[in-house]
Amino acid sequence: MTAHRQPSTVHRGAPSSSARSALIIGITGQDGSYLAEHLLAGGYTVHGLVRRASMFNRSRIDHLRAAPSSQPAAHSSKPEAQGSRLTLHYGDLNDRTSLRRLLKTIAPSEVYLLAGQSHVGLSFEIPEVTCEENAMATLGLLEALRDLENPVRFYHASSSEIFGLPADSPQNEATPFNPVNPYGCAKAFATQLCRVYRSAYGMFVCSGISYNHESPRRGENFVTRKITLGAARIKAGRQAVFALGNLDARRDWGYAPEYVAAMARMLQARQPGDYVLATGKTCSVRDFATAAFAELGLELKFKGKGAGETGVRTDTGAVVITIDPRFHRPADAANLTGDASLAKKALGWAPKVTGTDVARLMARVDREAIAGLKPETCFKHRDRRVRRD
Ligand code: G4F
Repeated sequence: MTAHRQPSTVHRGAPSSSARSALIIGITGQDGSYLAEHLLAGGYTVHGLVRRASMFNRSRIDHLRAAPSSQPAAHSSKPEAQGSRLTLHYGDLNDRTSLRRLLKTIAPSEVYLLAGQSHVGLSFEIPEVTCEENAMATLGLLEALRDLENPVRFYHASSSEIFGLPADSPQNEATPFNPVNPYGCAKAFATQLCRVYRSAYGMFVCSGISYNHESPRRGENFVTRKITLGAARIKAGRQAVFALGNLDARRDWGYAPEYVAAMARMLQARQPGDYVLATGKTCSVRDFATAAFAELGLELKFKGKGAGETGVRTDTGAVVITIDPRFHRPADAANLTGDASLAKKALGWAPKVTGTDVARLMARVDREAIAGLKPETCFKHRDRRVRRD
């Protein structure tokens, strides 16, 4: 099996951990925050690219920052938290000139691209933004890296969505791409482009073809977090019911902190390559919900079929899950299962936490968080006009 490497290129060994510095593009997200923790613990100097927004979105990394209240300088890329090994910089993937300048200034040994529009359902509604952020931005960054004087190791966050309706199961690095949504198309483009830059220019470029990886830091519009938060609120008596889409969808769900460790190992390896990151086990949305509710002491039974199916508490008979067609996608990737044997062999990576364990872990954390929240925080306004979240 090939990891789509460039065997003729000899790459210099990775620098020692104390000399390593990384730029994480997307540091405020689930993966970016865990990766920052992982690299800082490994002795790295870490730089994070932060997008300007009217509201701060740094809750996932506040605990890592030396001076949580300070902000990146509005008109310069001067370090924010001097003295710490974590520095945040304002920037944007679409602002190519400033990105090039930043790369030159901080001269990282590694760059991790974890940013972009990551919601598959939403990619049907904003396909152009999805392709700009996930495909064209990767191209822009590859070009910027190609022009740097000192070679930089580059990690690209690819996705199981490149396989869509796959010819093989489980899928591996050689499975042909067959995406079924704009998000998967953009990721397929970027993954192939990374292969081209690796082979054409001998660049140290890796794609992690990650299957779903979840955690208590997951955004609330992904199905896992929607379920565990919903279950915790119902358990606390703060919510009665919530709606889902395709309960039959099966996913290979893993635990995000384990996945970021694999990303770092890819860039520390002798040769670049593409690796499937997956647990190899799947469960359905229905199974995930059942496990999350069970962890909170609530037995759930599903009744009915299709749009009339409901999830019902067996203790009270109350309906706690309904089906809302707004959450169905025009096309949904099939039962995606990954074969991560290459990552095991070449990187020594083997994930331990799978599907329903992830559900239980997330439900426990959300129960504790909800117990500490004020009621109005739990009932914060949601815009019901927004579809497919
Ligand atoms: O949680 P999801 O939205 O994740 P999805 O679409 O698999 O994508 C995630 O994993 C990919 C692989 O790693 C990433 F590339 C991507 O960026 C993202 O992180 O949906 C999972 C499944 C789907 O089949 C969806 O149709 O759950 C189904 N589902 C059922 N009800 C729902 C819902 N999904 C969402 N978001 N909301 C629902 O109410």
